[in-house]
Amino acid sequence: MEHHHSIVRLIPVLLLLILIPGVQAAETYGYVTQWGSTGTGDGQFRMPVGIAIDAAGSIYVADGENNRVQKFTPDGIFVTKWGSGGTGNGQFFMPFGIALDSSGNVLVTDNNNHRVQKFAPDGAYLAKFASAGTGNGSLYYPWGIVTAADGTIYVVDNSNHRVQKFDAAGSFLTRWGSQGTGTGQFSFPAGIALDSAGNVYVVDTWNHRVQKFASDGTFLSTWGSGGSGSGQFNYPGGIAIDDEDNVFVTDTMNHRVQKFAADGTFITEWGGLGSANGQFDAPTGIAVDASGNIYVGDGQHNRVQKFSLQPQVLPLPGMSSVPTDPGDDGLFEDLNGNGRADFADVTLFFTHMEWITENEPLPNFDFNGNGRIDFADITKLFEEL
Ligand SMILES: [Ca+2]
Ligand SMILES: [Ca+2]
Ligand SMILES: [Ca+2]
Repeated sequence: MEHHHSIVRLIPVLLLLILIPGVQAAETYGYVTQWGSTGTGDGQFRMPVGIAIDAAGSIYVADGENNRVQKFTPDGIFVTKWGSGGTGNGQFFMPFGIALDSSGNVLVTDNNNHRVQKFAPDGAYLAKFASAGTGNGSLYYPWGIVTAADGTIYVVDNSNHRVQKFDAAGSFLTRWGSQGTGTGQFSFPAGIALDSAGNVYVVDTWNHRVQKFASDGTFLSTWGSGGSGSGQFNYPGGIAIDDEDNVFVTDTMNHRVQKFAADGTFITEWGGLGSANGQFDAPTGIAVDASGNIYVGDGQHNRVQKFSLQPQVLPLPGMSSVPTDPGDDGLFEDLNGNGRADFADVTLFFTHMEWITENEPLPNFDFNGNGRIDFADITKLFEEL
């Protein structure tokens, strides 16, 4: 009887709430793990500037001041390393950018040697191309590098303020850009990434923006300006694009990562200056694996941090509060977000069962744990009141 009266009293409230637009909760990236410290030993770094991930999830890090590449398992366990300081084949002078081709070979921009070197997945030297200069195919402090599915190689030619495009053998194909602040111009660009359509995104570092081009260099769009607000940058460095064409940028001197849609719409950000888990000091390198996990080279802390997208619990239709998890057991019994499990939550579950099925993370609302949202969950929730 008491419950019956509660429902009657709730009907006008529910009808009113249904008319209020829902509040969209922000996406949240959570810290997963980290590895590395300052030094020259295996698994230590001095300027982990570039990160790349192969099809099996192995992680390659361009360890800049250590003049080497290090390879890790997806969990950050050291696998192998190669390189030393010098100008010979397989030696480096500040390796900054790193990319994998479709065969799993490793391409590295050897920044102060003004060239690109290519290695087998185990680090065996294969080839090199380019030398210092300003002409077609010459490089001056190359930084970011990325390969297309057909083997085409794009290199950010940092101090020539341009992008150069090479074939898989390292022969010059085309270039675009010059020093300046206009569209299609650059000021010391750094990172580069491709989306699923082959469009080219370049981090235009000293202009505090991202520029997007077609694969032939045709300017498409740009976003960002100097500042610390959402969508603004302070000397951004690296860029990575996931399978759904979300764009992740290391906003280096704002010590954060920002996530954008492919058109530059701001989605979320995380980080901040500090040494705690999830904080950064001048992050640059960034990569995303096939599952959407994000790996960030935390520059001054000489570590790699891994992040993943947290399951997103949303306010139910018409509600202004996000459901909460009384007991902190992963089950969100408080559907209306008033801080406690109560009969109103049971009513809400009944009213919005289909919406919950389609919009909420299943594990957070599958109260009987049978792998689906069903009436038995409502019974379970009711019994627990
Ligand atoms: Ca709970
Ligand atoms: Ca409640
Ligand atoms: Ca269930």
